[in-house]
Amino acid sequence: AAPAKQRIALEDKKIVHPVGKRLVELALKKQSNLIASADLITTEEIIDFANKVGEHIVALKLHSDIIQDFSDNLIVELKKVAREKEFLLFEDRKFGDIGNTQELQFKKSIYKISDWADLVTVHPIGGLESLKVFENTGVITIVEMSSKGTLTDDYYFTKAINVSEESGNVLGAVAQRQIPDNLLLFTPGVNISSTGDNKGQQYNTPELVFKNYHTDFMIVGRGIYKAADVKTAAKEYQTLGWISYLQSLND
Ligand code: 6AU
Repeated sequence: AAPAKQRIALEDKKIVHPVGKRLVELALKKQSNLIASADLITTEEIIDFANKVGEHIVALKLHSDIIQDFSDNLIVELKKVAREKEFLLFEDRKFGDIGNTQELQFKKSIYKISDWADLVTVHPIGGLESLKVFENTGVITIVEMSSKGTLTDDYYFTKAINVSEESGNVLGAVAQRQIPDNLLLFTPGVNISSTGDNKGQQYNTPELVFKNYHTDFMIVGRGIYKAADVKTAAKEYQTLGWISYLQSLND
């Protein structure tokens, strides 16, 4: 769909959540709206990846529960790289349960997500009160998915956005379309050399997601971590993403 109105620049977005503010600050400082998804399954690969792409990203997104040798040491090491290279740690847990269970998963699992994650993803399907348990961690709701045949239709999207706007914990949402300006928009399903995989994922280019969706942050997984040279790939996505963002301000 064509954009309904001119997009708001990152610095003009009225984001109140401290983690959201920090993310915007990092984006402007590093001239990057790239979040790298490190969907890797060993500590060694993740640390190596973080060191290589760190200077080009604003956040490193993890799926902790796919890491075969997950330990507190991985987090200690990642925090070091994150501090040095200035990026946030983002756990893509996609919580989706009642508040009490989400609280246990967030605080008590072996991943101890509450101890280190700056950002977490949550399906707002449990309703407003279930989001309270994330305290000061920045919540990003999944209001629409990138995969073919997703059940997140217009009706769900509208209700999920309402919950996100009402909750003080939510700084943004994951979607494949424009969302209200008071939330940051995060868009996965971005790849410059593929249109999809054979498991339902659908890809768009950075140009399209910044221009048509007014995305604030693009999330790139295989486009970077599967590249022969991940550092060069991260730099390429960073540059293309930032140029596309700047161009979308003038549309
Ligand atoms: O670039 P890819 O396809 O290799 O990886 C995309 C990453 C994966 C997905 O779990 C995630 O983005 N993702 C999400 C997120 C970020 O929540 C939502 C969605 O709708 N689609 C999607 O791919 O780590």
